[in-house]
Amino acid sequence: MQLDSDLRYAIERQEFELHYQPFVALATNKLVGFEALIRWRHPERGLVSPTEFIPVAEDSGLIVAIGDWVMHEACQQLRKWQTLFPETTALKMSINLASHQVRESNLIEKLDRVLAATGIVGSSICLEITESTLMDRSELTIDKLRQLRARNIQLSIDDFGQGYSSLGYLRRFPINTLKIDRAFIDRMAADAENLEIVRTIVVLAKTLSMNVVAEGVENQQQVTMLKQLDCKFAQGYFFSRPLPVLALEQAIATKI
Ligand code: G
Ligand code: G
Ligand code: MN
Ligand code: NA
Repeated sequence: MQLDSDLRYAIERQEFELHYQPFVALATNKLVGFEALIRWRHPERGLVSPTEFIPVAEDSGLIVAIGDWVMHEACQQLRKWQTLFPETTALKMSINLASHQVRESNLIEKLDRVLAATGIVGSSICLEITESTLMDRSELTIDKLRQLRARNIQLSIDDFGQGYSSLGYLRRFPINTLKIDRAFIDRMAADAENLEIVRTIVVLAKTLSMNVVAEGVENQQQVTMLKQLDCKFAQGYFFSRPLPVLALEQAIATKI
Protein backbone atom coordinates (compact mmCIF):
# COMPACT_ATOMS: atom_id res chain seq x y z
CA MET A 1 0.00 0.00 0.00
CA GLN A 2 1.22 3.50 -0.87
CA LEU A 3 0.52 4.91 2.61
CA ASP A 4 2.74 2.20 4.09
CA SER A 5 5.80 2.96 1.93
CA ASP A 6 5.35 6.74 2.29
CA LEU A 7 5.16 6.29 6.06
CA ARG A 8 8.64 4.77 6.05
CA TYR A 9 10.18 8.07 4.93
CA ALA A 10 7.87 10.42 6.78
CA ILE A 11 10.18 10.89 9.79
CA GLU A 12 13.33 11.75 7.83
CA ARG A 13 11.29 13.98 5.52
CA GLN A 14 9.99 15.74 8.64
CA GLU A 15 6.36 15.30 7.64
CA PHE A 16 5.06 14.68 11.16
CA GLU A 17 3.98 17.40 13.51
CA LEU A 18 2.36 17.43 16.91
CA HIS A 19 -0.77 19.29 17.79
CA TYR A 20 -1.61 19.84 21.44
CA GLN A 21 -5.02 19.69 23.06
CA PRO A 22 -5.42 21.37 26.46
CA PHE A 23 -7.16 19.68 29.36
CA VAL A 24 -8.56 21.71 32.21
CA ALA A 25 -9.72 21.55 35.84
CA LEU A 26 -13.53 21.82 35.76
CA ALA A 27 -13.73 23.78 39.04
CA THR A 28 -11.54 26.65 37.79
CA ASN A 29 -11.44 26.21 33.99
CA LYS A 30 -7.65 26.44 34.37
CA LEU A 31 -5.24 24.70 32.06
CA VAL A 32 -3.74 21.58 33.65
CA GLY A 33 -1.83 20.18 30.69
CA PHE A 34 -2.02 19.14 27.07
CA GLU A 35 -2.21 15.91 25.10
CA ALA A 36 0.24 15.59 22.20
CA LEU A 37 -1.58 14.35 19.08
CA ILE A 38 0.35 13.45 15.96
CA ARG A 39 -0.49 14.76 12.48
CA TRP A 40 1.04 13.69 9.16
CA ARG A 41 1.48 16.39 6.55
CA HIS A 42 1.66 14.22 3.44
CA PRO A 43 3.05 16.04 0.36
CA GLU A 44 0.12 14.95 -1.86
CA ARG A 45 -2.66 13.93 0.51
CA GLY A 46 -2.40 16.87 2.88
CA LEU A 47 -3.07 16.33 6.57
CA VAL A 48 -3.59 12.61 7.20
CA SER A 49 -5.42 11.66 10.40
CA PRO A 50 -3.73 9.35 12.90
CA THR A 51 -6.81 7.12 12.74
CA GLU A 52 -5.69 6.34 9.16
CA PHE A 53 -1.95 5.91 9.60
CA ILE A 54 -1.46 4.73 13.22
CA PRO A 55 -3.02 1.30 12.46
CA VAL A 56 -0.78 1.02 9.35
CA ALA A 57 2.26 2.00 11.45
CA GLU A 58 1.29 -0.59 14.08
CA ASP A 59 1.08 -3.35 11.47
CA SER A 60 4.49 -2.53 9.99
CA GLY A 61 6.20 -1.92 13.34
CA LEU A 62 7.03 1.65 12.29
CA ILE A 63 4.96 2.79 15.25
CA VAL A 64 8.01 2.36 17.49
CA ALA A 65 10.15 4.84 15.51
CA ILE A 66 7.20 7.21 15.21
CA GLY A 67 6.52 6.87 18.94
CA ASP A 68 10.19 7.64 19.71
CA TRP A 69 9.90 10.80 17.63
CA VAL A 70 6.67 11.79 19.43
CA MET A 71 8.21 11.30 22.90
CA HIS A 72 11.23 13.43 22.07
CA GLU A 73 9.29 16.15 20.25
CA ALA A 74 6.62 16.47 22.98
CA CYS A 75 9.22 16.70 25.78
CA GLN A 76 11.31 19.19 23.83
CA GLN A 77 8.22 21.32 23.22
CA LEU A 78 7.23 21.19 26.89
CA ARG A 79 10.74 22.34 27.86
CA LYS A 80 10.44 25.29 25.46
CA TRP A 81 7.09 26.25 26.97
CA GLN A 82 8.46 25.95 30.51
CA THR A 83 11.13 28.49 29.56
CA LEU A 84 8.85 30.74 27.53
CA PHE A 85 5.98 30.69 30.02
CA PRO A 86 7.27 30.07 33.58
CA GLU A 87 3.62 29.61 34.68
CA THR A 88 3.57 26.36 32.69
CA THR A 89 6.17 24.49 34.79
CA ALA A 90 3.38 22.70 36.65
CA LEU A 91 1.63 21.64 33.44
CA LYS A 92 1.66 18.06 32.26
CA MET A 93 2.39 16.74 28.80
CA SER A 94 0.30 13.69 27.99
CA ILE A 95 1.71 11.31 25.37
CA ASN A 96 -0.09 8.37 23.74
CA LEU A 97 1.80 5.07 23.81
CA ALA A 98 0.97 2.26 21.37
CA SER A 99 1.07 -1.28 22.73
CA HIS A 100 4.21 -2.06 20.67
CA GLN A 101 5.99 0.69 22.58
CA VAL A 102 4.88 -0.64 25.96
CA ARG A 103 6.10 -4.13 24.97
CA GLU A 104 9.53 -2.86 23.88
CA SER A 105 12.22 -4.12 26.24
CA ASN A 106 14.10 -0.80 26.25
CA LEU A 107 11.14 1.54 26.75
CA ILE A 108 12.42 2.67 30.16
CA GLU A 109 15.96 3.37 28.90
CA LYS A 110 14.53 5.34 25.98
CA LEU A 111 12.38 7.46 28.27
CA ASP A 112 15.32 8.08 30.61
CA ARG A 113 17.35 9.30 27.64
CA VAL A 114 14.56 11.54 26.33
CA LEU A 115 14.00 13.09 29.77
CA ALA A 116 17.73 13.69 30.28
CA ALA A 117 18.21 15.11 26.77
CA THR A 118 15.26 17.50 27.00
CA GLY A 119 15.62 18.47 30.68
CA ILE A 120 12.15 17.29 31.65
CA VAL A 121 11.36 15.62 35.00
CA GLY A 122 9.28 12.45 35.05
CA SER A 123 6.42 14.10 36.96
CA SER A 124 5.83 16.50 34.02
CA ILE A 125 4.80 13.74 31.65
CA CYS A 126 1.88 11.40 31.56
CA LEU A 127 1.76 8.32 29.36
CA GLU A 128 -1.63 7.29 27.94
CA ILE A 129 -2.11 3.57 27.52
CA THR A 130 -5.27 1.87 26.29
CA GLU A 131 -7.12 -0.79 28.25
CA SER A 132 -6.21 -3.49 25.74
CA THR A 133 -2.48 -2.72 26.09
CA LEU A 134 -2.81 -2.97 29.83
CA MET A 135 -4.55 -6.33 29.76
CA ASP A 136 -2.03 -7.84 27.36
CA ARG A 137 0.73 -9.84 29.15
CA SER A 138 -0.22 -8.12 32.36
CA GLU A 139 2.63 -9.30 34.65
CA LEU A 140 5.32 -7.89 32.38
CA THR A 141 3.29 -4.75 31.93
CA ILE A 142 2.79 -4.21 35.67
CA ASP A 143 6.54 -4.46 36.23
CA LYS A 144 7.24 -1.91 33.52
CA LEU A 145 4.55 0.46 34.77
CA ARG A 146 6.09 0.28 38.25
CA GLN A 147 9.44 1.33 36.81
CA LEU A 148 7.75 4.30 35.13
CA ARG A 149 6.02 5.26 38.37
CA ALA A 150 9.37 5.03 40.18
CA ARG A 151 10.40 7.94 37.92
CA ASN A 152 7.23 9.83 38.90
CA ILE A 153 5.95 9.49 35.34
CA GLN A 154 2.13 9.65 35.43
CA LEU A 155 0.07 6.92 33.80
CA SER A 156 -3.44 7.12 32.39
CA ILE A 157 -5.78 4.65 30.82
CA ASP A 158 -7.01 6.12 27.54
CA ASP A 159 -10.51 5.50 26.14
CA PHE A 160 -11.54 3.96 29.46
CA GLY A 161 -14.84 2.08 29.54
CA GLN A 162 -14.56 0.33 26.22
CA GLY A 163 -14.72 -2.83 28.23
CA TYR A 164 -11.38 -4.53 27.90
CA SER A 165 -10.22 -4.21 31.46
CA SER A 166 -11.33 -6.40 34.26
CA LEU A 167 -12.24 -4.19 37.18
CA GLY A 168 -10.64 -6.62 39.60
CA TYR A 169 -7.35 -6.21 37.76
CA LEU A 170 -7.48 -2.44 37.66
CA ARG A 171 -6.31 -1.95 41.22
CA ARG A 172 -3.20 -4.03 40.59
CA PHE A 173 -1.94 -1.54 38.02
CA PRO A 174 -0.11 1.57 39.23
CA ILE A 175 -2.36 3.92 37.23
CA ASN A 176 -2.93 7.59 38.15
CA THR A 177 -5.78 8.60 35.84
CA LEU A 178 -8.78 7.19 33.98
CA LYS A 179 -9.73 9.05 30.79
CA ILE A 180 -13.40 8.38 30.13
CA ASP A 181 -13.96 7.41 26.50
CA ARG A 182 -15.65 10.23 24.63
CA ALA A 183 -18.44 7.97 23.36
CA PHE A 184 -19.90 7.96 26.90
CA ILE A 185 -19.64 11.72 27.26
CA ASP A 186 -21.28 12.15 23.86
CA ARG A 187 -24.34 10.07 24.81
CA MET A 188 -24.51 11.09 28.47
CA ALA A 189 -27.18 13.80 28.12
CA ALA A 190 -29.54 11.77 25.92
CA ASP A 191 -29.17 8.39 27.52
CA ALA A 192 -29.62 7.61 31.23
CA GLU A 193 -27.60 4.41 31.01
CA ASN A 194 -24.58 6.28 29.66
CA LEU A 195 -24.92 8.82 32.41
CA GLU A 196 -24.81 5.97 34.93
CA ILE A 197 -21.67 4.59 33.28
CA VAL A 198 -19.94 7.96 33.58
CA ARG A 199 -21.06 8.27 37.21
CA THR A 200 -19.76 4.76 37.91
CA ILE A 201 -16.36 5.50 36.35
CA VAL A 202 -16.02 8.69 38.41
CA VAL A 203 -16.85 6.76 41.61
CA LEU A 204 -14.53 3.92 40.62
CA ALA A 205 -11.66 6.36 40.08
CA LYS A 206 -12.29 7.92 43.47
CA THR A 207 -12.41 4.49 45.14
CA LEU A 208 -9.09 3.58 43.56
CA SER A 209 -7.58 7.02 44.40
CA MET A 210 -7.22 7.84 40.72
CA ASN A 211 -7.91 11.06 38.84
CA VAL A 212 -10.57 11.12 36.17
CA VAL A 213 -10.65 13.10 32.92
CA ALA A 214 -13.80 13.32 30.77
CA GLU A 215 -12.81 13.26 27.10
CA GLY A 216 -14.67 14.74 24.16
CA VAL A 217 -16.51 17.44 26.13
CA GLU A 218 -18.27 19.60 23.54
CA ASN A 219 -20.85 21.72 25.36
CA GLN A 220 -21.85 23.52 28.56
CA GLN A 221 -24.55 20.96 29.38
CA GLN A 222 -21.90 18.23 29.57
CA VAL A 223 -19.71 20.48 31.75
CA THR A 224 -22.61 21.03 34.16
CA MET A 225 -23.41 17.33 34.34
CA LEU A 226 -19.77 16.39 34.88
CA LYS A 227 -19.41 18.90 37.70
CA GLN A 228 -22.53 17.43 39.34
CA LEU A 229 -20.91 14.00 39.10
CA ASP A 230 -17.79 15.48 40.75
CA CYS A 231 -15.59 14.75 37.75
CA LYS A 232 -12.53 16.99 38.24
CA PHE A 233 -10.91 17.23 34.81
CA ALA A 234 -12.03 17.53 31.19
CA GLN A 235 -10.75 17.75 27.66
CA GLY A 236 -12.66 18.44 24.46
CA TYR A 237 -13.64 20.89 21.74
CA PHE A 238 -15.67 22.93 24.28
CA PHE A 239 -12.37 24.04 25.82
CA SER A 240 -10.10 23.76 22.81
CA ARG A 241 -9.45 21.67 19.74
CA PRO A 242 -5.98 20.18 19.34
CA LEU A 243 -3.88 23.18 18.24
CA PRO A 244 -0.60 23.61 16.37
CA VAL A 245 2.25 25.14 18.41
CA LEU A 246 1.74 28.80 17.50
CA ALA A 247 -2.01 28.76 18.08
CA LEU A 248 -1.55 27.05 21.43
CA GLU A 249 1.06 29.61 22.46
CA GLN A 250 -1.40 32.39 21.71
CA ALA A 251 -4.05 30.59 23.78
CA ILE A 252 -1.64 30.18 26.71
CA ALA A 253 -0.56 33.82 26.53
CA THR A 254 -4.14 35.08 26.68
CA LYS A 255 -5.65 32.63 29.18
CA ILE A 256 -3.14 31.93 31.95
O1 G B 1 -6.07 13.48 17.22
P1 G B 1 -7.08 12.49 16.77
O2 G B 1 -8.45 12.50 17.39
O3 G B 1 -7.23 12.54 15.28
O4 G B 1 -6.43 11.06 17.11
C1 G B 1 -7.01 9.90 16.68
C2 G B 1 -6.39 8.72 17.38
O5 G B 1 -4.97 8.68 17.17
C3 G B 1 -6.60 8.76 18.88
O6 G B 1 -6.99 7.45 19.29
C4 G B 1 -5.25 9.04 19.42
O7 G B 1 -5.03 8.44 20.67
C5 G B 1 -4.32 8.47 18.37
N1 G B 1 -3.03 9.17 18.40
C6 G B 1 -2.82 10.49 18.21
N2 G B 1 -1.52 10.80 18.36
C7 G B 1 -0.89 9.62 18.68
C8 G B 1 0.47 9.27 18.97
O8 G B 1 1.38 10.11 19.01
N3 G B 1 0.73 7.96 19.21
C9 G B 1 -0.25 7.01 19.21
N4 G B 1 0.10 5.74 19.47
N5 G B 1 -1.54 7.30 18.95
C10 G B 1 -1.85 8.59 18.70
O1 G C 1 -8.02 8.12 21.71
P1 G C 1 -7.63 9.50 22.16
O2 G C 1 -8.32 9.92 23.40
O3 G C 1 -6.14 9.70 22.28
O4 G C 1 -8.13 10.50 21.05
C1 G C 1 -7.97 11.84 21.13
C2 G C 1 -8.66 12.38 19.93
O5 G C 1 -9.99 12.81 20.22
C3 G C 1 -7.93 13.58 19.36
O6 G C 1 -7.41 13.23 18.13
C4 G C 1 -8.97 14.63 19.17
O7 G C 1 -8.96 15.14 17.84
C5 G C 1 -10.30 13.93 19.45
N1 G C 1 -11.13 14.84 20.22
C6 G C 1 -10.72 15.62 21.23
N2 G C 1 -11.73 16.34 21.75
C7 G C 1 -12.83 16.00 21.04
C8 G C 1 -14.19 16.42 21.10
O8 G C 1 -14.60 17.24 21.93
N3 G C 1 -15.03 15.84 20.21
C9 G C 1 -14.62 14.93 19.30
N4 G C 1 -15.53 14.43 18.47
N5 G C 1 -13.34 14.50 19.22
C10 G C 1 -12.46 15.04 20.08
MN1 MN D 1 -5.25 9.89 24.17
NA1 NA E 1 -9.14 8.74 24.57
